[in-house]
Amino acid sequence: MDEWEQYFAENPAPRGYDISCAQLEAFCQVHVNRNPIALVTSGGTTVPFERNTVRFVDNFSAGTRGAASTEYFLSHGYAVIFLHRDKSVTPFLRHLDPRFLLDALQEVPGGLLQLSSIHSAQVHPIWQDYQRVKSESRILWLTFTTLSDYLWLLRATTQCLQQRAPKALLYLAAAVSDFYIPQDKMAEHKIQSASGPLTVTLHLVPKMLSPLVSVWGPELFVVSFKLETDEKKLIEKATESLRKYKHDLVIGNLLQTRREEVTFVTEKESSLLRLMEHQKAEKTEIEKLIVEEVVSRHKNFIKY
Ligand code: 9Z3
Repeated sequence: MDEWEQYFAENPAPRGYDISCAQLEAFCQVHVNRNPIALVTSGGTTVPFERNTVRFVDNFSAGTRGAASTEYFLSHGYAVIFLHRDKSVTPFLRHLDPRFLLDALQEVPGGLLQLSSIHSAQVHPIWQDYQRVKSESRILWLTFTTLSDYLWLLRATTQCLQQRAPKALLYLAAAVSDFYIPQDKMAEHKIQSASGPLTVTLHLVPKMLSPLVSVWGPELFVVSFKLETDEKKLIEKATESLRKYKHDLVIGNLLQTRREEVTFVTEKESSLLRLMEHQKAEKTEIEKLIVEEVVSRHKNFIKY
């Protein structure tokens, strides 16, 4: 058995997995001959220390990249499977700050609450975009928390797309842990501090991009993100990933500058995509540029 098969054999499917699979099937069937389909993964995975989890390690990601990119894919006519970390940043809602909700509401005759006119003007275009997407059923919301939940749903989505919509796009922006604690090494209950300092051994997660590209979704257009903090390592690591897994595109980004620039790395070239000063002043999001470029490459791929 391959390491990745072993991983799935040892880690149980997430709660509601069968329902998610049924939703995926239905979503793909509706959209396959109507719209291009993208899977966008977003947010960080957790790795629990205990089965009844009190403590866990987390991967850095707010989910902004995935949520913003989802909106841009939707605006390009895509149907999007938004596989995201529960309670991370989400499309549309990300523009509204819940802290100001109570200030934005005012009471009208009859005791009803409504948004003040200033806030209404801000919310209205977002609400309209959301309502249009919803009426066309163009977004499927799937959530994960742990690494294992994420991997189960990633495999199910990839296999479903391969079967129903083999020209679909995978846009893997989630920040996925490389380390985990296997089930048989995991404490069942809260680890007690009375036993003294804690030493934890984190094991390596099998590289799932390998079966994803070669077994689960060999015909799909696969875009992965590579996150580094050391500028000197970024291109080398992105190129290495592309060579190893042979997918279509790696988008490299540094934690420190990820909102302003990314590097597109393919087999043939690497090119920097950076917000210009006027774009920064206009508050253009880099995801708008990333998605424009990815959509153009995906369209080319679909033609052949
Ligand atoms: C990314 O590199 C994303 O762009 C960010 C987005 C997580 C930096 P935010 O959610 O940040 O907007 O705050 N995602 C991929 C991270 C990752 O785990 N990649 C793996 C790796 O680098 C390969 S698939 O080894």
